[in-house]
Amino acid sequence: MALAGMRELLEKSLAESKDVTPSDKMFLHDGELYTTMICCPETLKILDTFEARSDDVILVGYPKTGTNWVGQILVELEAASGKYDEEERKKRCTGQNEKELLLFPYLEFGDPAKFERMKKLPSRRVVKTHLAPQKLPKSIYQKKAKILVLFRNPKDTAVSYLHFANGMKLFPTQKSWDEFFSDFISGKVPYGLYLNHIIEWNKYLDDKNVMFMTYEEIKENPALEMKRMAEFFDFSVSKQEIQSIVEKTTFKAMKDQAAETNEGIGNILFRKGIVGDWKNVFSEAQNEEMDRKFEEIVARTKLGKMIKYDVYCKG
Ligand code: PPS
Repeated sequence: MALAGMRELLEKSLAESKDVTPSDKMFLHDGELYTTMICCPETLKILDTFEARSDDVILVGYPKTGTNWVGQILVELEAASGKYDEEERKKRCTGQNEKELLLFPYLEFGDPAKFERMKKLPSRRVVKTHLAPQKLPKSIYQKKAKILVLFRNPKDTAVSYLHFANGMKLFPTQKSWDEFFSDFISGKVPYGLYLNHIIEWNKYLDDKNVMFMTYEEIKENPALEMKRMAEFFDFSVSKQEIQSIVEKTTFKAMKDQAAETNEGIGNILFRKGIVGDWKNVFSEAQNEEMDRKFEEIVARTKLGKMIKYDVYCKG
């Protein structure tokens, strides 16, 4: 689901959240924290009523791993592959269908009636979520819908998360980096401990319906990674179409596009878009703590190795 709808709905939530008392900004569901600004307990309770289709394009990524970016890439690939007329292509790429159905563009966001409304979306639907694998609706696995799982190095993810959380006023109070780091590393943030998501996904290494990719790989060679996405999801796209999507989805192009319609949220969603910003923020002690925790929990797993922690989180 494309980004335009996301911005409008976030803007609305931000405005409405002014009336929410600080203690009501977070809630617990099934052992995990969520933010009331975008999630509601009733929706999470009936998540399993979501009816996946076998041709759904599912994108899963912990918050701040680049899900808006890759979501837009997938929407563009789907539209190019669908060979729609210009009007339909535009509708799909700007999220017009979702906007008409008042759909928050992440599966677990918004009101519980959304799952009924989602039935009206034409195939192929691009569905984004920040949920961990064990929390995904069962029908996604039953229907064998293909899932792209996105990772980003945990240090940049943490820095990006803090800026988003403060910008969107997700927490009862604004957090300093030190306060946020200690919450992030102990999993006291919405969606819990990032490293646990990696461990859980490691159980799906042999599932041919699941593909893993990193933010850093896409940054390094977007055309190559888009080709991999297209092959995985069976999108039929030409080299030229991929090149055009590479250009449309650069950080600058997406930020400029967001600024055209909504300055405020655009600046929160598109902050820096770089690899290695953590070096400006982490203290020596925080580096050591994160390195230790990564080593303890994920470093020896296959996905832990795929993240290339030594390349992106050291030095
Ligand atoms: S959210 O709010 O949880 O859905 O955030 P998410 O979209 O997953 O991640 C936000 C970070 O992705 C960066 N971003 C991009 N990077 C590179 N290229 C493009 N086109 C792009 N679009 C978004 C965004 O700037 C956030 O990272 P930071 O480090 O904060 O800049």
